[in-house]
Amino acid sequence: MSVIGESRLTMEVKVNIMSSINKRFSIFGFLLIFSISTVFAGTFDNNLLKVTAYNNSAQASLTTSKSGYVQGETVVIYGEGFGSFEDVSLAVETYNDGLKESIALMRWNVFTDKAGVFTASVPFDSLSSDSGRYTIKAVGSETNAYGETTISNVIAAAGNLDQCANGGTGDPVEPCSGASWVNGNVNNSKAHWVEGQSVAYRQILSGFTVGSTGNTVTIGYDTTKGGKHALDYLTSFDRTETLAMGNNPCSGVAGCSLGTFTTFPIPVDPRVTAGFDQIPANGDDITQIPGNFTLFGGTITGVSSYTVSGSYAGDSHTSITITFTADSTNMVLSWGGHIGTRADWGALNSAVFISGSPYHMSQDGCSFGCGAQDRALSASAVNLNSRIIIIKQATPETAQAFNFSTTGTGLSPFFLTDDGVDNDATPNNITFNNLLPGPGSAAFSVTESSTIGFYSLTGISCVVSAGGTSTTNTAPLSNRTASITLQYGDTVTCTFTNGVTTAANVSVAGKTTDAFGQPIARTRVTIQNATNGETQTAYTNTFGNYRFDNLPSGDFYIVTVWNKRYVFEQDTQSFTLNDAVENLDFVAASQ
Ligand SMILES: [Ca+2]
Ligand SMILES: [Ca+2]
Ligand SMILES: [Ca+2]
Repeated sequence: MSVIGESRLTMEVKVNIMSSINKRFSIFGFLLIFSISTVFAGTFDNNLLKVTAYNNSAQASLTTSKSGYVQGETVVIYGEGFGSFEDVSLAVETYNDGLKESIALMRWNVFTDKAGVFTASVPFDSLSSDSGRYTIKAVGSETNAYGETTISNVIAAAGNLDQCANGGTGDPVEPCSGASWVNGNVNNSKAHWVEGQSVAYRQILSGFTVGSTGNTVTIGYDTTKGGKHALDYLTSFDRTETLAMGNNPCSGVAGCSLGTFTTFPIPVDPRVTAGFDQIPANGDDITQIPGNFTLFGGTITGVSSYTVSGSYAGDSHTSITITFTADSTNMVLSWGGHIGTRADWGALNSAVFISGSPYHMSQDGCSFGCGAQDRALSASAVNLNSRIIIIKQATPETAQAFNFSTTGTGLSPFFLTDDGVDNDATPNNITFNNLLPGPGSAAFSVTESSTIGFYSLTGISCVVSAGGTSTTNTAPLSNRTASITLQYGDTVTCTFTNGVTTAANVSVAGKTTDAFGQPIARTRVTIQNATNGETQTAYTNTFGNYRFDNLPSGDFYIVTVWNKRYVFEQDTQSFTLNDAVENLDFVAASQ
């Protein structure tokens, strides 16, 4: 049945048409059909409503509010050049590749006003087509005036901000990839950064028309909170979590490739350069670590200067706008947020001292209407990076525990066991993290308790790493103490070494003679170590000499001589052996 082909549609005809439509579909369309600017929300039988060729006896104009629509939008249709108060038939068609013909998706009638103009609307969601392209046609029932236009389906361009959660405190550093890209806030259960490192961020830019130019995104970050510096400037996304560590901003983004990107230098922020006093070119100035914005799948064509709202003395927010060309439908913009350090801003001016979440990166706005997003990072996830590590090395390795006492806030007494298995339930080392040096420095000490068992403390050695300005003092060893003046950013590692006391072995020697000084051979000499109970026996040689070597010094000894042919004036001598004895002689009595 041809609808549009009728040269003059009467009300009766139209009702007849709609009656047949209603039988198949919806009374809803019937009720609305006489209303201008309303939509027939039914689905039409294609054969019934197939649009046939128009006889273009007059030209009319048909336009829409936009050429492309996203789901949820309303298509507004403007018609002009029709007759006054004319009944105009509207149809939305799409070309069906399978059927090789245009299919009417929707059809309804509107009335023009006195000027021959009408406005109609249709929800874009009610249209469906594999091709995503639609033709809208309108013909006046009396004048045959005809107009048509096309619209297409477009995907909404969007921006979505993620931050890298690199694993909770105490966990290994996890790469910024997969589920580690977090579309929300993060605390120390998910991330652990160190002041001075750069948190990785990415903004997924999706739904772009390839080739579109002049797109902008504005990103921002909280530079100060209560006058303390948080994320102080921007750096490259891979400054701390490198590509080699598995940092992958493209992770999970369709069409994004790590090999396809452009970069743009991040401008130097003069407020950062000026340092805490905000006076340029003096002693507290800061050198900003250079970095780049990286856009995967697109071309960065420009970067604005910085805009700061608020004051460095209180709360402040800094923003910057990046302009780009879309080389792909989906792109990823990535960068890093540098965590302000006490070294740069002053010992009391870093946001590591602020409870809560002073570290904020945000998506402030986009040319394509991405909406504001903010990603917070808790101060609990930012390590102060001043720590002391104590290691026990004992020889031999046994289950013996060594006790330590400490001074300094953040340290507490502990014991270590060097049984040869180091990182188990009986560790040989302990780490005190997050020590707060305070303004400039702070003093700590670790003392090994008095020697236990047969061990003695044989050495203390300390190594300073990272910043390297901490100092240690371990002398004299008899104090059994490592004294540490800890500076922020440093790791101080002290090793307490224990060994077994084995005093130098010594010898006891002498000879046996008769009353005339003549040597007595074959005299039995017995030496007993009363300390450990060991006994050795020797016989004098032809010169009357005897000798015992390798006797532990410091022990108490009893030496006894016996010869069946002699009686010795003193056949037993006892003493504490501290040094070698070479003349422990025995003289036989006159007979
Ligand atoms: Ca300055
Ligand atoms: Ca060991
Ligand atoms: Ca162990």
